[in-house]
This record gives sequence, structure tokens and C-alpha cells, in this order.
Amino acid sequence: MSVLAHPLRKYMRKHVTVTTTCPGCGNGIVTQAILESIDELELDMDDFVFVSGIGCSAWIPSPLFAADTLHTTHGRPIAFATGVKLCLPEKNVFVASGDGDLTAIGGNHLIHACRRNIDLTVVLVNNGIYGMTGGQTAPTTPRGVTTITHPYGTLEHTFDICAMVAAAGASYVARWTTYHPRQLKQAIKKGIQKKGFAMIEAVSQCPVQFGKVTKMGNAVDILKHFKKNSIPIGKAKDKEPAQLEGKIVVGEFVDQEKAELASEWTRLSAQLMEK
Ligand SMILES: Cc1ncc(C[n+]2csc(CCOP(=O)(O)OP(=O)(O)O)c2C)c(N)n1
Ligand code: SF4
Ligand SMILES: [Mg+2]
Repeated sequence: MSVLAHPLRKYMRKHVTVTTTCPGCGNGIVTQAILESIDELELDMDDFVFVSGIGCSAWIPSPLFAADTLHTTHGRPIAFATGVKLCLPEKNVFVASGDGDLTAIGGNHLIHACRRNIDLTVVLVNNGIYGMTGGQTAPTTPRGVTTITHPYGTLEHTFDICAMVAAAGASYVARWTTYHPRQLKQAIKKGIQKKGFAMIEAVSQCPVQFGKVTKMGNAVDILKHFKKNSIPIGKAKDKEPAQLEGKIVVGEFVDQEKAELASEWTRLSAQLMEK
């Protein structure tokens, strides 16, 4: 009996045959969206450097992707990616990591990369929790949810990551959920093609930790929740904040052209060398 190969298997390292991901985790859908984007854009994995931090979502590119991958320390993928992009400006430098990694311990790196408008593509997997370490409160955990670090319910408000990244100056900002894999893929394709800082927030399901603490149930239940509660940005614009409570506003928030750090840096270096 012949075994059919997955059409995206060619983008994965041959010796990697197991995954750390739990059954039903949204990371599989995000992985597929990233690899399909590269496939449809007909780009070469050799032209990419993938960078991730620490967390379940940080396992998306590493060790799976057959490319240069940097699995860095918690909160620091954007700092590493910034260094890579400035040294190798011709590369597509791609960060995939979690909401805790990129908005808690790594929050400052995120906003300053937006401000600098360095040409990185960031897929920020927002599962609303610290998944890998057992379900602690993240800056994205809905207020009132009981977690292992907030046994009486978290009193903290959550970040609107897209609003924060847009305000910090990113060139491209979009949000989709794992219920919207095609739109997610299209946004990732635009993010890769954008010359500037691009952040795509992928709202994703962690049935094991988030599903447990919110009592939202399994992966299918959480996907149904995404389906029911997502609202396109065009419709959300006419609503009052109270009407958007608990809703996930999806779509493109920013798509603009502006001066980009790595190319400005390259231009300045060449100019100084001539003197
Ligand atoms: C300096 C440091 N602090 C804390 C940790 C423990 N730690 C590892 S991953 C993680 C949170 C991961 O959450 P997130 O980025 O949302 O990823 P997920 O597992 O949910 O995909 C934490 C707190 C660490 N590895 N290093
Ligand atoms: S703990 Fe959650 S985020 Fe981590 S692999 Fe399992 S389902 Fe995914
Ligand atoms: Mg998380």
C-alpha cells in the first residue's frame, strides 16, 4: 500500500516525524496557513529565516520547517529577528510565536519593532493563555477567567493586540481566527510581501489549557465560538464598545507604505562607505 505524502511535506525536515502539539490544537491550522502562503507565492524556503521564542506556538517553525530556523529564548524572537534582518536584509525574516511570548515578556520588543518599521513578518498565535507552561494568565486571557495564577478570576483587562501594534506604527496589521484559514493565509501572504513590519494575529484554540480554564470545551467547541463571535471590521465600525464585548473583530486594520528600517540602514551604510 502506498502512503500519500501531504502536499506541504516538502517544506518540512524529513527526519521530523513527530509533533509536540496536542490533538485539536490550532497550531496545525496556523502551520498550514504559513506553508500554503509560501507555496502559493512560489517562494523558496532557503530565502527565509524563521525565528520563534518559547511556548507551544514557538514550535510551529522549529524544528519542523526545512529552512534556517532560530528557536530563541522566551520573549526574544523579535530581538533576534531584528539582528538577522539587519545583517541579511535580502532574507524574508519570519517570526511565529505565542501571545505570551510576544505581548508579555516580549511586549517591548514588539512595539519597538513596529515603531522602527523593520521588515519582519510576525504571526502572533493568540490562544488567550500560556499554553505550554500549564495555563497561566496571559495579557490576552479574558477578564474574569479563573486560571492557575488567578484562582479567584483574573481582574486584568486584555490587550487589543492589533490596536496596539497599529498605534505603534506597523505597516500591515490583520486578525483572523483558525475558523478562517483562507483569510488567514491571504493575510500572511500580504504580510510576507509587505516591505515593513507586518503582524498577523491568529486567534487560535488551545483546547487543553484555555478550553479547560474557560470550560469552553474541546477544539470544535472553541472553533464554533470563533465562528459565532467573529465580526468583520467593516461591521464593527458602526458598533458601540459595549456591543463588541466578547466579540473578535477580524479583518485588515492597517495596510500602508512607509520608510522601512533595514533598507534605510543598507542605504546609509553604502553612503557612509563611499566617503
Ligand atoms: C525567562 C522565562 N520566563 C518564563 C519562562 C516559562 N515560559 C515558557 S513558555 C511560557 C509562556 C508561553 O505562552 P505563549 O507565548 O502564549 O505560548 P503558548 O504556549 O500559549 O503557545 C512561559 C511563561 C521561560 N521559559 N523563560
Ligand atoms: S497546550 Fe494548548 S497550545 Fe499547547 S499544544 Fe496543547 S492545545 Fe496547543
Ligand atoms: Mg499562548
